[in-house]
Amino acid sequence: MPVQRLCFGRPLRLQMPPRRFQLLFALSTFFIVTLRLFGPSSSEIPYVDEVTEHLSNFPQPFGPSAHKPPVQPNSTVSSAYRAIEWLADFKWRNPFSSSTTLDENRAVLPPLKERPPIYTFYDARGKQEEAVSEAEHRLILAWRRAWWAQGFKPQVLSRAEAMKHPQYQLVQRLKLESKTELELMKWLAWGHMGGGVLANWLALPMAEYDNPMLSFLRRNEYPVLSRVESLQSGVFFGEAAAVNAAVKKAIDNPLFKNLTANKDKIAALGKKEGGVMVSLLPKNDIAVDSKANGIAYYSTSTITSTYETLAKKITDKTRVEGLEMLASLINSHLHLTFQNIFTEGVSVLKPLPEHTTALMYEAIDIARNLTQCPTSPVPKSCPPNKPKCTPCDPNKPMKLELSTSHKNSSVLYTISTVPHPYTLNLLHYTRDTLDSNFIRRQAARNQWILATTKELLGDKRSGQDRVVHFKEAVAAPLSASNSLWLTAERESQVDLDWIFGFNLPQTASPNNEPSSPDKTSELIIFPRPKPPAPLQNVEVPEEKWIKKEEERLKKAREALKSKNRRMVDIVLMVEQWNLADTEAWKFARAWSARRRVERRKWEDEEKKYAGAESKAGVHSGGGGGGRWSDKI
Ligand SMILES: *[C@@H]1O[C@H](CO)[C@@H](O)[C@H](O)[C@H]1NC(C)=O
Ligand SMILES: *[C@@H]1O[C@H](CO)[C@@H](O)[C@H](O)[C@H]1NC(C)=O
Ligand SMILES: *[C@@H]1O[C@H](CO)[C@@H](O)[C@H](O)[C@H]1NC(C)=O
Ligand SMILES: CC(=O)N[C@H]1CO[C@H](CO)[C@@H](O)[C@@H]1O
Repeated sequence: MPVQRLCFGRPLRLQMPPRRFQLLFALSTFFIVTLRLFGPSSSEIPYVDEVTEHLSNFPQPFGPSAHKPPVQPNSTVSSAYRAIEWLADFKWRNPFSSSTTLDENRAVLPPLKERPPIYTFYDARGKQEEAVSEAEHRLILAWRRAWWAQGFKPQVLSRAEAMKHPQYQLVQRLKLESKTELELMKWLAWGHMGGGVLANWLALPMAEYDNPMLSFLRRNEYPVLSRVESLQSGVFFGEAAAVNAAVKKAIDNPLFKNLTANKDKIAALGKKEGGVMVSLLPKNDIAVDSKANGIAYYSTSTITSTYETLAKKITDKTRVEGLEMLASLINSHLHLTFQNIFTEGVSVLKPLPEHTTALMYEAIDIARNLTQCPTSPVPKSCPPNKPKCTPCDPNKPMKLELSTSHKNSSVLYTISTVPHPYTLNLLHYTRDTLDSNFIRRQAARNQWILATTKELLGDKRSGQDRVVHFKEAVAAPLSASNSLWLTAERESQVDLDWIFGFNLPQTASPNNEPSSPDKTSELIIFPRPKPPAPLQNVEVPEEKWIKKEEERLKKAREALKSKNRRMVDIVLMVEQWNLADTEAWKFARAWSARRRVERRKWEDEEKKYAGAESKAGVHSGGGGGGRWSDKI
């Protein structure tokens, strides 16, 4: 029986561990004590206070003792290097996290932005073929991903939510024909969720992050029940009370008093501008927003009038094929929208370029795929909301360049790799190991952040200013939408498709001409853009030196993972010596870890519903996407 004790009024369970652990514990304590007493001579490794003495231009991160803020739920993920931990707090713009968290490892991130919900309604028709519903799930997945990338929380509703609405029985008793009934079910489900935004799952955001319509929807305040002109019944928004009042009024429509007499009139409702609900309500009950251009709606009429080849395929016989083509078309338009927004192209940051070529592989791989012309069944086509777009021309692909310093432009997409200062020093000084002597006497400090912010902030600004600028670039909403910050020690990237909102092309034409992946495919693939040109005035290293860099990168990864006390101390010393670079690394790492956790958690909640990755045949955590079954 464990002994029950109280600690600060809370019950505390104290239980002696089993014998073998007691022994192990005793042994390891003995070991640690011995190591401390007789371990490596302390003259080699400066103690933390010895190091901090030299840090005159940086604040003392450890102020007077105080209580640490409580650990927030889900704010830690394990990692091969050391746990990634964060605290969400409004003080995230402070240059150094440890002044808020009193914890060297925990980074302060901005509070997680509340994602406004956006709903869609999916009614799996009973006897539908498996392949058709899987194709539909894939389209819904594309819908979820695109809205997620724009900062929303997309949720797929079904009859289950409609049934919970108090008016459900009433609608059932009306015995409506299926189209009208479905439309009312959609509104019942939406009313049950408490209003918000209701979109068709073929209505996707295709615009820059700060597009006025998307910004408005993100505010989650919808004073008037409205729909968007030109999108017919593609998008509605309004508050719960207005939605429920509209449902009530619609049910009371005189047409429903005598269904037999009004059969034809009811059937014709859906054909009118705005669809069934709009026609059932008095004229101005649903306002019309006319200035919106941020959402592309692939309605049947749009597909028929604009993408004929597809319309021909989406018939009963070739439905699956048609839906897959539609999914590819939508993906290509999302990608094209990205390319049209970033008119200055993609910039890969390479701040200390002489010996960091191996550090760039991931970033350049992503950048090349981003600048490749989107794989599409109708390559010259434009999204429905931007009939005058600039289609991608493989002869003039999106610009892709290396840059030594971060630029502040909303039409340039930046991809950067943030290295741990240990990694950077190993590479930059072409060394295989680091020791305190070298770090203190020869290595320059905080070189990475200095170089990265040099063009924007000049030479004179302090490390603190630079860290603040860096954090803004990573995490402020607008600049977060035009940059991607990887960490050098992570070997593969996940969730890129959720960050961009579309799949990056995973195949490219084998030659310089567009081609098809195989004989039967209707898709056109394009050549892969070449790697960016080397920076001017920087010598391009020979292949054998790049191989050396790769080895060093591996060594750095191992050093950071190492539990060897000497190694841990050296890494700690490097961090103390490069506080600003370390802070940047911690911040970027925590930022992307939190993004992953948020996404995973949400996929977990949604996995039962339509459009979940598992239902669309997609394995969670794929890299660039496009793969319906992940090979990793
Ligand atoms: C419905 O309309 C038909 C034809 O106009 C009429 O014969 C019938 O009596 C009406 N039923 C009710 C319940 O009003
Ligand atoms: C970057 O640009 C934005 C808007 O143009 C501006 O508000 C911000 O101060 C700029 N940041 C820097 C560091 O120049
Ligand atoms: C980029 O495309 C290539 C094929 O062209 C593929 O091997 C690679 O995995 C893709 N990378 C990403 C990040 O999508
Ligand atoms: C993904 C994850 O870790 N989710 C957890 C977040 O925290 C809540 C409450 O602490 C847990 O219930 C979740 O399982």
